[in-house]
Amino acid sequence: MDLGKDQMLEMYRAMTRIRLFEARVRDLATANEIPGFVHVSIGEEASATGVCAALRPTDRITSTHRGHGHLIAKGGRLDRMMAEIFGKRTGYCKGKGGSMHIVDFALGILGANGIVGGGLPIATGSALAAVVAQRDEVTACFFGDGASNEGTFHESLNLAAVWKLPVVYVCENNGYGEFTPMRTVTSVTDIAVRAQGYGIPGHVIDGNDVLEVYRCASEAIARARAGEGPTLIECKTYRWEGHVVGEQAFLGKASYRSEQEVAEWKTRCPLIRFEKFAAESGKIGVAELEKIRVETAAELEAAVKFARDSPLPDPAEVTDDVFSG
Ligand SMILES: Cc1ncc(C[n+]2csc(CCOP(=O)(O)OP(=O)(O)O)c2C)c(N)n1
Ligand SMILES: [Mg+2]
Repeated sequence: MDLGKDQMLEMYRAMTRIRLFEARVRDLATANEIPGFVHVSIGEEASATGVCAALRPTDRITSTHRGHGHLIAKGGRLDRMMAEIFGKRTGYCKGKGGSMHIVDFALGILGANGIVGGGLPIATGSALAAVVAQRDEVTACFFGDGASNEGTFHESLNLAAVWKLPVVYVCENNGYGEFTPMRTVTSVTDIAVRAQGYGIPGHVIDGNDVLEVYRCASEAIARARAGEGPTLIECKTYRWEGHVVGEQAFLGKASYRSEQEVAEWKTRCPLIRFEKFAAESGKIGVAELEKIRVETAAELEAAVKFARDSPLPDPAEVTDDVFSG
């Protein structure tokens, strides 16, 4: 792996953008300033960042209901994302999609997706399209541990393996599907072993270590680009926040995970981990990281202002760009 200093700083910038953006979205949703359900990926920034850093701008991704991090890591603009989440006309989908449907084809972002497992066949089709059109493009497909129990996961891996499609399947295993612990509904401990059933490589990695994610994704992407077919990467990670912002309204007093478990995972924060690595490497100064945090905070403030100041969609356009009903 040949990672330059600038590239490492860009990874830190991506993780910082995700962290600050999502903390703000969480707070705005809690204050009822934005409509609809929002799912944040705080604590999981390294998997989105490490994979997208290894992709080219022309490569593509599919995402999930917990998609802000993937979209930001692939280059999504904070202002247009925030406007979309606010339901404003200046948003990525003119305010009609919201948090779970943000798309930017120009950046290779084929969409967040409210349907669990929905991104898997889209990514597989995207990879097939690249082969048919002879475009040198790889598609990375993000999905959760819960999604790996959907039929789409198995159908997609099988077809991609048979046709040696240029796709990398990235399972972000955060141990839960909504309020259900993975171990109670999943036949294996490591999702990656399922790759064997389709004759493709499967890797279990520390999903909170952005450099490890980058290394593993780079190899899988190179393999895909060389026509050798798909890889399954399982990133072990954890979401610090609830499944959905405001989940207490559903749960009441019930809880599905211990405070101790959450606290333990917080000690494995992907950003702090990178900051420690930066200090130990001696190549990246504390001031350089601080500069990125300050710049990102300013970018975020501007994004929130942009979203607040933007107009709502015109009611006359309510059926424009709507493909089903
Ligand atoms: C097909 C489908 N089934 C169920 C749901 C309801 N649902 C939304 S998120 C979720 C859990 C998904 O878990 P996982 O794939 O592990 O992703 P995570 O939320 O942990 O990131 C479920 C069951 C849905 N949106 N779509
Ligand atoms: Mg999960």
